[in-house]
Amino acid sequence: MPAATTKPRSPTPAAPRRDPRLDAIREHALAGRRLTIDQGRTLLTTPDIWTVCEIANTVRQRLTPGIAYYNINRHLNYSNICALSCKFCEFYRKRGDEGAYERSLDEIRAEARKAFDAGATEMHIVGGLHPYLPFSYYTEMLSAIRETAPSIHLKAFTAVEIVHLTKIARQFKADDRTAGIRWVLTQLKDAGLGSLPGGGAEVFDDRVHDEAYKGKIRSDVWLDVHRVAHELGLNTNATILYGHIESREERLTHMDMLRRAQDEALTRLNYTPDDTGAITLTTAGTPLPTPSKELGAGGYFQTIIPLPFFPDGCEIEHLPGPTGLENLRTLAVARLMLDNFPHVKAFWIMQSLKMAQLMLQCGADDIDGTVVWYDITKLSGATTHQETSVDDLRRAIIEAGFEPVERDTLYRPVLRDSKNWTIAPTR
Ligand code: V47
Repeated sequence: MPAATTKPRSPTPAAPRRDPRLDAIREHALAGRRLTIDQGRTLLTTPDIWTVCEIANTVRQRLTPGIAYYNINRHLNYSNICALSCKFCEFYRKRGDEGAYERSLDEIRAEARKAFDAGATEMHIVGGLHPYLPFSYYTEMLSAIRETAPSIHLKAFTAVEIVHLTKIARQFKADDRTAGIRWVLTQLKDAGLGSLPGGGAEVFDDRVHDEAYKGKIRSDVWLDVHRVAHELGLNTNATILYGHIESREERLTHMDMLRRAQDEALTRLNYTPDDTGAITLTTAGTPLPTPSKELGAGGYFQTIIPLPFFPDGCEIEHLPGPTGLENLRTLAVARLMLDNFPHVKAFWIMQSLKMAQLMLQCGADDIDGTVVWYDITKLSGATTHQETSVDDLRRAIIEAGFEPVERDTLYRPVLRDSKNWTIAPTR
């Protein structure tokens, strides 16, 4: 096995002293100018981690002043059977393995009914790359949920699944891969798809790809899927799965590639790039992209979700995974480097609610939702049942100093009375 997969990275000790290099970075960021890779390197390595967090919080307060978001959601994994065998993944099974499953449409309808009864506004639907289910299974799944619970937004299928579906539907064209992607996304959108989640991005680097998730799509294809989704008016999210065999430099490259892709998306939405082609939402007075009343009338990245590597049960479980401070730092740096992403999510299921609360003060403005069933990673001691209450989410947010705002998937405030919910008029 190559050295990079076996050797844990040496930690950067945090130190109480101030790092004067961060003054210039603060000034640069608050002027709404794009941070350079060099500045990102300083942020990722300085011992003065609390100043990094403070700058990230100042920028976050400029973007989303005074509030933090949560939602009422459910996750649905339709199958854990996967043609791939990524080294960081504990979720996948091969057909016939103990614990392998695929959900029937009746089971999926029942989950949609439960989500609806619980007042959920979103279902987050992903699975493995199932080798045999026909394309009709996926469109019928979305239609079945839409019929059962028409008000629920369907955030479904990572870019990796979308490319897999181009093959299942026999629409894959090696000489024009976006044609198949566009075909699949259009069919899914017609069946009820509302947006794409951010999973499957991992780290945009060929070395890391070949060592840890060979066989999965590479960064260019992941970005193609999101670009086509944006062109079709769908909003999407993005992730970075860090703390395994990647270097800090590779994390920065990933962030840089994402912000360039968002520059393109925002240019399509009539934002004006500066002379370097950059669009920063952190310039004072720049409006955030407006979530539309109509589904399919968006077309940009909404949120970056830094995902800490969970070693338990996967092929590279000898690696220790990131520490708490590394988690805080990575999230803060994501806030600062991704100056054109309106939101940063501290996904409590993977960060823990306690860490997510701290992250609200270090750049995050969203802690995700009530969730209930989550099968991809488990915090120590957790089972697939990972649920929290609205009261706990709100308490964590209030204690962190923010007003809790329930949002829908597109970051529109949700208004509730005892029985129903509606979307607040667009700001
Ligand atoms: O795609 C898999 C990652 C992702 C491990 O878009 C792992 O709102 C850490 O993408 N350790 C799924 N990570 C989660 C995801 C997500 C979660 C919440 C909200 C949204 C959103 C997206 O989890 C996978 C993969 O990148 N993953 N195994 C692991 N051992």
